[in-house]
Amino acid sequence: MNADNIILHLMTLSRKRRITRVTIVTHKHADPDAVGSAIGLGYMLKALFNSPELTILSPEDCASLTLQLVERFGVEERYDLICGGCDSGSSDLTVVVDTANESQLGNCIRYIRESQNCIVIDHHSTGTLADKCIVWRDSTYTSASEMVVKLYETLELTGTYVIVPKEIEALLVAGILYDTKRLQRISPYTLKLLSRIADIEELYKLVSGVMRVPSPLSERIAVLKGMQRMIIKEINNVLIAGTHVGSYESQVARNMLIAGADIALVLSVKKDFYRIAIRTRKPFDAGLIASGLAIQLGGSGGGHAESALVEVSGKPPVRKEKMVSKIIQLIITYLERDTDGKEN
Ligand SMILES: [Mn+2]
Repeated sequence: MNADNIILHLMTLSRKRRITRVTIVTHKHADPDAVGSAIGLGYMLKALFNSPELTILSPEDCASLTLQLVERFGVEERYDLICGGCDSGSSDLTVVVDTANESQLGNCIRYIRESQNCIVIDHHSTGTLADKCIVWRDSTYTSASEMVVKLYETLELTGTYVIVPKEIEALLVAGILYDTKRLQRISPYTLKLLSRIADIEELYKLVSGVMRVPSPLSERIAVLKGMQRMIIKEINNVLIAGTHVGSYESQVARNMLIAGADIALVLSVKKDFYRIAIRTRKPFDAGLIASGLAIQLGGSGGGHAESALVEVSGKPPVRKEKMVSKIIQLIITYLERDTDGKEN
């Protein structure tokens, strides 16, 4: 699937069926890219399907930065964004954005199971959300928000113009800036797609102003505690670092990488499952490592080459510190056994 196929599919759908309820679902704890792409796409679907009822769901709340952006641009009520809920009614069309695996959907998985029409738009390198849906997955894109801007471009080529309000464009810009780490990690399309956005200079300033706000105290405490508990293994000049925290595992892992780890893993034990956030620098592939760990631990996993998640239901079989060592050992064995953990 590509942008052309998706637009064609949507236009065919709008001719053939009456779509009155549309639900867009993001991954858990929606980051700015998840919500940016969801709201950007939602606006397009409203235009294409003659103003259906639109609900945007982020399972288990939105990230704090997302909430700040949503508040700043005043979109929460206007576009019916629900951070942390999966119990709105049925829908005629479900679109999942920025999500690789079922485990990232939490209870919102039911929208995929129940919907007659389902589309996945995602930029993660691997994913398991395929069976029932039409899937456009392309990891060449650095953000899902870029894919949505690409859809607008493609739609225009068919002669359909949708004027996108500024606050929606602002969120798309925020999504792109967030996932590209402020344009440090761009795709071949990023700059071209950004340049399509009217008033990009003004929006860039506005959005980066909001994004510069320091992270919350609880997050900074988690990062420091995670660093304090870190276990470090060096093998053939590769630094593997592991730790555990109660929350903010992805942020902790990101900081461990900045501090010098080649492979960082952060365990977080939740109520009835545990999660391992993995970040890697080249040539290691976090997505592949996560898939390997998921098989070993009996959970699900996936993500990008740089960052990925593993989720396993139940409690870890051993204490947290021991579990961190065990995961490090699994990764070492995995790296020694074959070169699958490396990109070629
Ligand atoms: Mn994303």
